[in-house]
Amino acid sequence: MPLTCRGRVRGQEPSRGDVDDALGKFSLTLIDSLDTLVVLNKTKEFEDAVRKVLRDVNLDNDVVVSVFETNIRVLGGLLGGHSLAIMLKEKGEYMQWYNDELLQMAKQLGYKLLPAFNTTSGLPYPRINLKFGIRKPEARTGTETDTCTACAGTLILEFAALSRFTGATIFEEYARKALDFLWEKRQRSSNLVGVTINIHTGDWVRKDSGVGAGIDSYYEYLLKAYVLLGDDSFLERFNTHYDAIMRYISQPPLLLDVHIHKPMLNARTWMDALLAFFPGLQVLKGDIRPAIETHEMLYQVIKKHNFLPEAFTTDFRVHWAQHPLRPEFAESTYFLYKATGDPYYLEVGKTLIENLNKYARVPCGFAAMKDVRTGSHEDRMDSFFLAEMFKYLYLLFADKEDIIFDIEDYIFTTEAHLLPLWLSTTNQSISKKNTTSEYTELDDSNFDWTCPNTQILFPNDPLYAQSIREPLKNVVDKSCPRGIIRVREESFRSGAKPPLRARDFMATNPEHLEILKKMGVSLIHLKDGRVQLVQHAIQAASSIDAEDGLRFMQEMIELSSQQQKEQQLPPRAVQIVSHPFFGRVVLTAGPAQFGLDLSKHKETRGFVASSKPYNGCSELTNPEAVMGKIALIQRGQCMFAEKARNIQNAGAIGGIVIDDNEGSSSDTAPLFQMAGDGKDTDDIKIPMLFLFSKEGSIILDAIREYEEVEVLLSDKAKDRDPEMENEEQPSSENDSQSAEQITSSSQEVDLVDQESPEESSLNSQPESLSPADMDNAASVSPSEQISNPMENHETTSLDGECTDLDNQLQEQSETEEDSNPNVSWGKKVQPIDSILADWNEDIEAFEMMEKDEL
Ligand code: DMJ
Repeated sequence: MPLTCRGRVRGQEPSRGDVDDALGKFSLTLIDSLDTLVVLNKTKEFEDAVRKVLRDVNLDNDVVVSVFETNIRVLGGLLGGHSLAIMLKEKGEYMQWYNDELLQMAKQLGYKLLPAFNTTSGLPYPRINLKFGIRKPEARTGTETDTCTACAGTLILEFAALSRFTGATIFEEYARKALDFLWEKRQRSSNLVGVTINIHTGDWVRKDSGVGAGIDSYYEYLLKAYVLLGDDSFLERFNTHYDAIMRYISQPPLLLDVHIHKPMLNARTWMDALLAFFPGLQVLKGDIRPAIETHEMLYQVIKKHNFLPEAFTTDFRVHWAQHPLRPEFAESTYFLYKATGDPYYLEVGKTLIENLNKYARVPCGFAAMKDVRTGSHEDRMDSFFLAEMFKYLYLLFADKEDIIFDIEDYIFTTEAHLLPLWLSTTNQSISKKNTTSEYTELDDSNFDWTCPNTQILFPNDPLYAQSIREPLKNVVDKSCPRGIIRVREESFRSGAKPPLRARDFMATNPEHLEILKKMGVSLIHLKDGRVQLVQHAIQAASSIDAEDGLRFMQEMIELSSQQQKEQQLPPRAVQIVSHPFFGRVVLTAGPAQFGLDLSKHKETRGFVASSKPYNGCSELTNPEAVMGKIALIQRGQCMFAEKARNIQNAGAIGGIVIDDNEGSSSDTAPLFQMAGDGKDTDDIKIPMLFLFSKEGSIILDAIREYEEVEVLLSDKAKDRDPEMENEEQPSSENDSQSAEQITSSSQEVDLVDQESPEESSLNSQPESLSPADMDNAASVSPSEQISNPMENHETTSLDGECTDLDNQLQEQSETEEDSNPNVSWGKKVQPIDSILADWNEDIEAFEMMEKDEL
């Protein structure tokens, strides 16, 4: 936890849900970074770290952990550590005392994971209790029915290595069985796999398919299992899937999810950050051109936001704004540099390192970005940052002689742990499954190049990679909104209107709910309190009602996106700029619908002072303390606007309202904007921001420790640069900024419903649903699914010119739609029953996709 400078211990911090399943009280980061130390030539530190692991780590904790994460990070970490420990021992200087202790630990952990495979399918349960396994009542796990494809298909490298290192064949056998089962279950006509599978029946639970979240490392492990184990059947399977990926999912430079049964149909209009590993895998496979294209597109997205947002749309807007310092893009950059030798990739690596140092580096490490748009941080540094990011960035710049062993003798696991290639000829007692009969010969054009190497691939053309990147130079900046809008417009052209207009709809009106039901539209209450509309056309009372429902949903989407654009205020940033923070700590803040609009004005900078009374609900008794400063006020007891007026009257130049609900945090609660008091708030001239309690206490703690704390209130964190460290006092411009001098730009946002007298939510609340609250996720037609319950829509519109590429994509998309019966409702070329039947399956898949993505 790099902001609070502590380790994260499961159970001692508020739960973050599934992400915490990686934590098993087994010193995750220490184990995950063992082999990184050797790569970075920190041999002495490696030796110390191994001793610490052997001395302190307990694997027998009563904790439920993810089988997948424990395998790739802990088992992989121990095996990577063992691989390099024996290499060092053999060299004769370090680790002379080492007697396979890490391997013994790995074996112990391997046995602890085995009960997870006790299913008829052989697919593992997603979670296991390290102490009690699966079945015992104390285990608190074992009732799950589904797992992700990557979760079940990313075991073979670690399990086979464990078997081959120890001679205990059971691990490799179990991992092979799980892979065999997934292969059997692939969708036979498309040769794609879905994202989630039922571990008992083998039915696909989520039928969407891509190369990112939920599937990614399944493909990676098929190819790498071939490399490590030399078993042709893995290569054949990989090639079959790869052919399908390139046929349906790859739309260079994009990689877009499709349906396994209808692979010509896109399942989403956004991409996730995990797919950034794919160009690296394509390099390993030898397919350089699409790797260069996708990597270039991703790099341009990064240049726009400094980091790759967790998800971004096909027109390159931010979809989910967080970035947990994922290493996938650095990994692909490393492999592309290896394959092409093009120094461009060193420049890319330099940018990555500069951005990390500039925006993510904090006194106790590197903090994940909570929002790439504001530069705010999250108090987490996942173990993969040291395991992968450090390793790949170091290797990118390392010369052969910088590394004390030959990296080419090893293969990287998905967590970048190193396994020696000599394992392929050791303890090969596992019978290989003969799959040749199932393997259909493929068109070989995808497989012309293997084992990429600058010498072999482009001996006479060092500009090869550049010539592929060139046409994509402006693909992100000049993108235009794609297909989806056009479909809606077509439908609207028919002129018919639904019986209930979207703009009249009220979620509290029983009559309206009745009409929705008739039209097959249901309300889904999301976990965070918001409400989403989904149409199940099949549930409509008649086909006419279903069609009315479709029009209603289309209206709602239009209205929603229109109003979102008009009224959504993006989050703001509070950046601590004084010593010793110097801008490294950035807190996500909620905006106010009144007072100085930070997006239109220069940021406000000043020292902070607590107001008295702390709630700011009456005239301040300490005006001398807050005069010319940014006042801290506690939430509650009166309206936000009243607090603002009281501190403004006392001479404050800004205000930060800190939540009075102890423990609240923007990590766990949806951010909201502070509403006015229903009256004219033009008299409030100072900027006001809201912080949840956890973020607020970072400022309060800083005051306790350093007394003088200076902050910057802005719409986006200012670049942290050496200048900030030298700036001692607020600039004179800001110094002289007083309540009287600031000109008003208060922004009325009257369409947002108030959820309480004092505040209104950025997100919708069930009882205060307005069209603006609707997510665009209405599953109106397959091509229109875009269900993201998050509020992270970038507000800036991209209205550059369309490039040729955009036009091509648009045309391509038009052609696909023309040939696709599912998007031709407006043209009435198919009987409604058949359309409804088709849609039902898609809608189910979309609903599943809603549940959880990353
Ligand atoms: C890593 O733990 C592994 O690379 C995994 O396969 C998926 N991605 C995370 C980091 O983003």
